[in-house]
Amino acid sequence: MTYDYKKSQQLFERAQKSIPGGVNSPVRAFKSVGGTPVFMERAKGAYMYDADGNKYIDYINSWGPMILGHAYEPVVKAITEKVAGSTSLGAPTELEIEMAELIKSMAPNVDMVRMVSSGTEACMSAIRLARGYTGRNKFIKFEGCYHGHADAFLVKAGSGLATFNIQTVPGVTAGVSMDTLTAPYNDLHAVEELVKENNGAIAAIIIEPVAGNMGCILPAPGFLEGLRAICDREKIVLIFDEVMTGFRLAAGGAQERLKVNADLVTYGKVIGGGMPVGAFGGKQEIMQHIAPLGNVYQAGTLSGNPIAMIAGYTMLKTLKDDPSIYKDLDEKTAYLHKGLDEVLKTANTPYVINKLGSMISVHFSEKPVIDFSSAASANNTLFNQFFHVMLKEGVYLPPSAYETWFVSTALSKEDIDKTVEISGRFFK
Ligand code: KE4
Repeated sequence: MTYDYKKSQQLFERAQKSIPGGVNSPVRAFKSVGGTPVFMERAKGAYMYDADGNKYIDYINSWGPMILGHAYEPVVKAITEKVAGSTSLGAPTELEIEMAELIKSMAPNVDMVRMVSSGTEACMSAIRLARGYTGRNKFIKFEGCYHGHADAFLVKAGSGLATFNIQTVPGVTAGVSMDTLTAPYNDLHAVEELVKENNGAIAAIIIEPVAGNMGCILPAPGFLEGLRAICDREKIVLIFDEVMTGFRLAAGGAQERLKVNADLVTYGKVIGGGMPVGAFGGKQEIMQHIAPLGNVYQAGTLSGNPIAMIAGYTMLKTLKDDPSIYKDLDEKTAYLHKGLDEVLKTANTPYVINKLGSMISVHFSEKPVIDFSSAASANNTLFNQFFHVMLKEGVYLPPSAYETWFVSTALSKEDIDKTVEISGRFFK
């Protein structure tokens, strides 16, 4: 069965007249995989439906938020009931307290939390806070990690920058990027070298504890623990960017799953149940420097917005109250992993499958994919071909080898069997 994309093609032509690249976020543009981005109309559970009426099994899940599937009833109901009371108040509300208390009850090491409206805002605020708290300017990020599009992060970043091979971003000044230090993921020695060269000048180390923006890449045993030890020794703030892993790998995210404590944690995606929500939180001693308590200024018109809060609260409460959800996510992802492994090992192409919890990615590489350079040296042209075969057969994978796939509880074993069966046909 191959799909007809006529309506998507028409919409894409029209969109490009008014929106740069025809999309409101570059990764959606199919630029690296080629072809016309599919314009979606609606989604329910594990399925998305495009403007031509084609149906897809969804492994993007809005890049993470749709962990319980699309249009999850309790979230839809909560939003519908709340919206009549105004879509924004711009004043403190009890619901924001309840949201903060719920996050604190789920996330380890979070004494205080500030709501924002995106993962980018969460990460840029966390870096500003770490700088304000330590009085230091520099920070370390890892090649291939993506922390949103704030200037200081657009140095050797992952996600769309890796996809489009954007090494330096016009508009990001040398003055900003000079304080951004980078090291390869999983390379503790490189971090030690940077700390030595910049003695006493590093405010923070920010990391995706499980990387999801160069495909899914796991921390090597001891890597995160090593970063923790360096930060303790050097009084550097360790920031876990859990925009992807937060509330996904476990109720307590990567801190709980991997048993390593951060000083500050950033959240996004799942935390908003699909509405624009981000957050950053951590130890009281650090968070108390945030305005209006302290002088590290951070603000947002729609921060703590009632519709976003009720969506996020309903989502997080569901995840907290039913721990079997994480078992289900892990089992479904393991089932997908096993199926893909069975078909790929009969193919005559090298591959690795990286997986943790409900994050998974396939890399056509003969060597382990442990950092950006190994992800970049995989056969990503083959991935692009694989992507289109899957798409035409109704399986919607992230349109880039530099993205992780996300599994939702809404996926059935039949959906996974179909995914594996089509993969098998491609590799026969
Ligand atoms: P947002 O500003 O897009 O909400 O979050 C930025 C961000 C921060 N940290 C991590 C670990 C992230 O993965 C992201 C955003 N992820 C991308 C997908 N790789 C969002 C998709 C997009 O850019 O459209």
